[in-house]
Amino acid sequence: MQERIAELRAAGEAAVAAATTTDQLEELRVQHLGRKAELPNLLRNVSDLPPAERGIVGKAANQARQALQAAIDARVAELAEAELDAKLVADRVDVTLPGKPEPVGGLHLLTRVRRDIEDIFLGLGFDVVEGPETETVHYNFDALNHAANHPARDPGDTFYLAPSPRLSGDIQRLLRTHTSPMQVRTMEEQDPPVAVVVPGRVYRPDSDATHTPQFHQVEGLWIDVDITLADLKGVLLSVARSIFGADRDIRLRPHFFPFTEPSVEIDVSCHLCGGTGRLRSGERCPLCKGTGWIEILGSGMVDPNVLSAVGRPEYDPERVQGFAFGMGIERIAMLRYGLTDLRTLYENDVRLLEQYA
Ligand code: 2U9
Repeated sequence: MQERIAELRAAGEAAVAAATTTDQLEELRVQHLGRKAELPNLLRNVSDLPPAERGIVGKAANQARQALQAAIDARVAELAEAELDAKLVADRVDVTLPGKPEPVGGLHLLTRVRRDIEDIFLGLGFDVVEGPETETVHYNFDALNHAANHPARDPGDTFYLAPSPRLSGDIQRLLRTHTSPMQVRTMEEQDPPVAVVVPGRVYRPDSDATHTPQFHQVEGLWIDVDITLADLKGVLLSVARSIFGADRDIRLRPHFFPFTEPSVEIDVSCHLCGGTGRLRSGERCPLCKGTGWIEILGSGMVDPNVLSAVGRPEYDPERVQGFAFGMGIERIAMLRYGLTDLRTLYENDVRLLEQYA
């Protein structure tokens, strides 16, 4: 009997020593020490032996069982550590690797241009604010110094909303024709100095190769005690260079807008021909039509009537002044990406996006 126990112990220990995985060791445990295994059975049946043998056999079997269990435990600990080390090596992730450049789609050109313009103004210290796309006649026209008979108020030039009993009583609402209402709302809420840009959708009932009934603007406003036309020119020169290139120039042409006085239109020197009006081939530049200049935005010193209409002493035009400007995002995108038809921006042909990825 003791011989058999020694054999079982030796066989078990040899198998444990030869095991190379923790899974194998678990199998060995079941095989040698499990409920159906010979050694534990032997132990269980010790009481059937003659009394003289019980003590010796029981002790030997018990020692063998403990020794085997200890051998398995020790080997499991050894292998578990080795297996963990191997797994850590195999699963190692280099967190410093750049992300995989999988094709994950791209931003629409209008989104890119809007964000670029926002970033440029944020860099100059402006805040970005957004506002509602439906507005009242007060914020869209009256507060912006539009005369009662101003043509932009005509239903042919502005989308008016049908009166709704569920919406703001009998106050006429419209789809904003510019983002300017939000500059007025900003002045109502914020003391000067204010420096904000307002990107957003605007609506006018035009539709042709260069107009869609819905388009996008970025407008801006900077009001403080000592803002002058020189600040207007400096800021907008810097912006034009950020968008179109460091060696661009701008020029200001007198114009008229209801909300600014004096008003200017701003041209940037042509980025295609370098402002010469001629391509290197000698041909007339098709982008600036040979003039060397491209109109990019409107601007001016905020009309004192607009400041007065805010109705707050902080915006007394005798105390503060500033400039405002507006640009069409579609127009900037077309110039920057060389588009000849505005409508390509709204056809959602992915090839357009892929071209400029
Ligand atoms: C306030 C005071 C003044 C905003 C301005 C322009 C000039 C302008 C056009 C550019 C192309 C509109 O998208 S477009 O058709 N905008 O030329 N916008 S000054 O002036 C303001 C705005 C708000 C309180």
